[in-house]
Amino acid sequence: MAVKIIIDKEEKHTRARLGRLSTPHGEVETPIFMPVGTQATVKTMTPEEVKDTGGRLILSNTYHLYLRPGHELVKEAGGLHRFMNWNGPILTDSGGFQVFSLGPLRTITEEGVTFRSHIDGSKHLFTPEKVMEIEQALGADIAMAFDECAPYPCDKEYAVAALERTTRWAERCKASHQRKDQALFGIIQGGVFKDLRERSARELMEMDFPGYGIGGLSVGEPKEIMYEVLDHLVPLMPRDKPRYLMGVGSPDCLIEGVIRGVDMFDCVLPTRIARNGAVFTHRGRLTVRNAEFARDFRPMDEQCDCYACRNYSRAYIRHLIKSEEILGIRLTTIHNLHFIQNLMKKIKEAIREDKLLEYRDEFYKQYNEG
Ligand code: PRF
Ligand code: ZN
Repeated sequence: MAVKIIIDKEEKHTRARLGRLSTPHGEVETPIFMPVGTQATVKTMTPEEVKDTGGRLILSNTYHLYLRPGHELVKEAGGLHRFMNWNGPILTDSGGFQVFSLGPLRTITEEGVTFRSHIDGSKHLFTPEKVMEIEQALGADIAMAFDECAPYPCDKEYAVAALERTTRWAERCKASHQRKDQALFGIIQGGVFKDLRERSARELMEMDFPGYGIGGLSVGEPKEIMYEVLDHLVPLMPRDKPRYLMGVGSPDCLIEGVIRGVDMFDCVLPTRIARNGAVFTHRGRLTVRNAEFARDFRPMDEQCDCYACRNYSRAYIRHLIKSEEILGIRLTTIHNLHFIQNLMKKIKEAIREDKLLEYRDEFYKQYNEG
């Protein structure tokens, strides 16, 4: 098997677990947060810088790399790891979320999804087989199956249709996936409906994937609803396989996801808000671009020991961002990635000591009181 998880510890009072995920490009500790490198780069960061923030496994996107520069070119370069100079593990998402987010630019049939490129308007067809061809050419350690992510809100009939199609497409993905040095993960759908989640999990588990994504959450539903779906779904998932909550990465959702038994997460949030001049701090989110920080010579987060906080002030970073100097968003990106990776480290320590709920309460107290 290309990818395997070993669970070293289960926390006493929650479903949280500590594990090690082995991949063809090395072993990583779980729970893990994966920074997003949509276009074969974690925006503004070199691989060394990503690693310095604590990043060990990164996510990239099939949809974007297929359109530009093309999966064949990446293959010619020796695969995605060589192309982007990241020699740790990589996971590629299937495009099953990106193409559905295109709205009027796409049509779904049993065969697959026809869509227009957001770059030049050209027409393309993604089928499960085509997506497997692309993901195998990219050569990530983990490839995600091609799924249909239903929107929120959505009625039950639609959620059923999307779930059923996701199961049939997962079968087609599995049938056409050949690479032995790449793990193919199935994706559980079913919207916010507990019985549908149960059904999707059961159908995919019968196919015996080496890991499972939880898709279709964090698409606009209230957080409490996502937590309830996880409370119901995760206990039904195999204990000996990695569980990956797709597209989730705010500090509170990471803690709550881990508590409910999730091992892997990814999200554009830390890198995206950084480019808008917003940063996480232990006392909540802060928009360093704002005028109130013009003469604030403290670091972004007084409790952070990242490269940016050790060396630069809010006033300086605000000045850089206002002046559209690239260094500004590089520093906020370094800080946000470090903040999230430090949070994951603290979560792992708390699991080891069976004190995750105490850690959560302590974190919220500071984070929400500002
Ligand atoms: N499916 C896929 N990728 C995803 C999602 C999904 O449902 C989500 C939903 N939060 C994020 N990324 N393939
Ligand atoms: Zn910092």
